[in-house]
Amino acid sequence: MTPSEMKNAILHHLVYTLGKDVSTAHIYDWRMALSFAVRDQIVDPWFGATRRSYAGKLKRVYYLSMEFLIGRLLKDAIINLRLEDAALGAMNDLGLNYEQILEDEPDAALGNGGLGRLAACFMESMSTLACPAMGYGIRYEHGLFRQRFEDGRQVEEPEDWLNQRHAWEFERPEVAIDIGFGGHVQEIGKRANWYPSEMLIAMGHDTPVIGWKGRWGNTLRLWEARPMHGFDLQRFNRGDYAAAAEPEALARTLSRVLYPDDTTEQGKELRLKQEFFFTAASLRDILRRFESEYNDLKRLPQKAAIQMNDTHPAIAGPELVRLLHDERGMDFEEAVGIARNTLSYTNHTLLPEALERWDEGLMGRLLPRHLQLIYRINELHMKDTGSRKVTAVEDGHVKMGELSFIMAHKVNGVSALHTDLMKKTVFKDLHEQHPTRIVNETNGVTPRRWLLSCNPRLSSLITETIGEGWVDNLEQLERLEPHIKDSSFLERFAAAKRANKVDLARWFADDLKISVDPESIFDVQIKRIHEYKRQHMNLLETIAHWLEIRDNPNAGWVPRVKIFGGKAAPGYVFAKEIVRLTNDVAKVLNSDPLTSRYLKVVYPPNYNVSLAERLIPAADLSEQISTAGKEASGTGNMKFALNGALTIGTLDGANVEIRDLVKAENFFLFGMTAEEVMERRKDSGHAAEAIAKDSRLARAIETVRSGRFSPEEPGRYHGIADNLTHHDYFMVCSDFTDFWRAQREVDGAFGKPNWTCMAAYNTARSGWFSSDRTIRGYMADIWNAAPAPEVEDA
Ligand code: 26Q
Repeated sequence: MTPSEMKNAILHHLVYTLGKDVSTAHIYDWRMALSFAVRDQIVDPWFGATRRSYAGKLKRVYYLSMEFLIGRLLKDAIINLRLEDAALGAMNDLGLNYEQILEDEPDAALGNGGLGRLAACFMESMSTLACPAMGYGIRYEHGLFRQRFEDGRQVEEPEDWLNQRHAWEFERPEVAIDIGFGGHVQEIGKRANWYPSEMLIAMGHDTPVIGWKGRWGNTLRLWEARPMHGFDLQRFNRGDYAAAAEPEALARTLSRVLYPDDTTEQGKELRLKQEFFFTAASLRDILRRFESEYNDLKRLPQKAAIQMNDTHPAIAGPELVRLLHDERGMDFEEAVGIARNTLSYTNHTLLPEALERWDEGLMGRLLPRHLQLIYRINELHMKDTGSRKVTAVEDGHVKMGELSFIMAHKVNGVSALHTDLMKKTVFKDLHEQHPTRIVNETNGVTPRRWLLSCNPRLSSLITETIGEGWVDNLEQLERLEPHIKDSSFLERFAAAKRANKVDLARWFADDLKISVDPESIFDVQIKRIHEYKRQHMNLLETIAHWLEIRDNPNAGWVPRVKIFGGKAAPGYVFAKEIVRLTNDVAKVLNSDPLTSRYLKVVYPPNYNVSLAERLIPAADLSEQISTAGKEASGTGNMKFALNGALTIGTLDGANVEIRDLVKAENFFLFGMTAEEVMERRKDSGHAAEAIAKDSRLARAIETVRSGRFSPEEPGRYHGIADNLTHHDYFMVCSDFTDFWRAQREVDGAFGKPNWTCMAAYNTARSGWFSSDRTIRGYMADIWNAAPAPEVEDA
């Protein structure tokens, strides 16, 4: 497409789709017009892919996820369709600012963090690899809340991404599926009819997901909850206006908001309803499609692979059994076998508080037939394994992890360490019974968004150096290695990073009114706020460093900017205190005339995908400092390494694999191993002991306790200080000393010529962390799916 063709398409949509003319159009209208012009280019390759997957009778992958953390879509589509020149040219021609238009798009924030973003990367990779697939989730009216700071405190505001027209979806009123809850069960022999007492409708909305070079496109189908019977005219006519609208409001509640907790809000009825709602709608849709193409349900596992992203869709097990056994008359044991061979389950956490459990009473009320089937599935499992231990049901609760394991033919962890720990801890017994069921698929990230699109300077350098093949074959980045000796390459590598830092510094100045020196180390920790991720350890180190600079302000300190980003779950009190402390510390440090040249703290509010795209390319240092054994994988860690930041990190999650690949000398390792953590925890005096041994740590904690960062309320941080001294479950104190050592090693290495070599090695050796590699692994080890044959560039 030429710039002038693009311009005509934009003008056409401006007038005929948006009903605006050039003289009255706002930035929103231009963005929508550009989006529709780009969308037009998506439709043909998308239809083409759909037609070919039907015609070829190809096996399809169904990815069931409560979350898809997509971010913006326009730039992604432009890049994958290679329309940058056309779009930029057209915008220039129209006298518009291209960058500004792209940034006008709100993020689609239909997820909390890593798990949701992984689902989005997977969707893009499945399209790039021409893997016939469909994503299924919920079309939340409100995605993850917007975060504001008020006097340093986190305030949550509703997120309204659907207030504006959403250019990328196609409403499918004809894809409407009835979903029931509650009611009673009538048993007929071993089978049963379920008569729900409450019904609503799941309506589909389809978003095309186009892969690299437009070679293939899959669909993301998100369900919206609609009332079965709209509005009650009789009541309205009686003047009862609120009651007339009530059923509608009630039904719509189901897809109203994303739960903002990224562990589990235990036991919430609405959450269980959301889980069943989208899972049941998706399964019905999948079976309908299957039955339109094939007539033998026994072949389901050959033609469909259904992936459960964590236990959130775990009700898929019993529901699929119910559809096959109760509704289609298949023998129970056979139904379980077919369901199991179709389903697989990804585990994303070992934290005990994060494993989903549902109260049997609640489950029985909402899903009476499913609870019966869960008992039978459990019994069958006990019979098959000769085990006498009840697995999926325990003291009045249904354990969704165990249920998912029993109902899946493959269960995967998301990094080598995490998979290993799964076998040794939560799933120890089940692993012994089914030793080949657990497999590892280390996470990855899509290089189209996380390098090509977010870091154009580094991308151009890479393409000029090794050609363009890396974009869909990321391991080609290895070809950069010989150039790491070449001083002109290294200069350009450093210049790209430096320019990204200047851009970020300008944004900090303009948007946050904080000035930072781009010569400083840009040290970044961005992720949800959690005790196990240990933002508070990073803060204590910052405070200790600050105190030391104050002791001796002229000692030639290496300047640093500590950058934090992340949201706390609204109900997670400790995490919210960490948010507030970070802001309070920033306030004191940034205004300290003795130290602010050397140390600043920046905490931009409302961390999201778009902000990550801005921060990661400008980072020198990536903070991956979770307590070993707690972070299942991490994926931010991969994005940083790919963009030439060095990691300071523990041997946790995928950090282990990153360090193996980029080599130990290009990684700042510190801290206890997962085994050492478990050992040390047995010593109840671990925190006190660590504090007694490290005067810097003691002083930092004392400074927090003293009210230095909260003079108006000196007791504000006693809670944090007490927790660290007496409890410290996540071993902040015991790892602090080694963390400090590693940080000073960073100071020593930064600014030396070798730093750029180390950074370049990180980029050159991170190719394995492409989500294309991850998806190939799922296709081979779990889904038994093949890419569509002969796909060409659009
Ligand atoms: C469950 C029930 C009720 C309410 C909320 C939830 C819920 C929601 C989100 C539970 C968990 C999540 C999200 C978990 C998550 O993001 N886990 C991360 O997954 C990444 C991708 O595998 C890993 O890289 C991270 O290590 C892991 O923490």
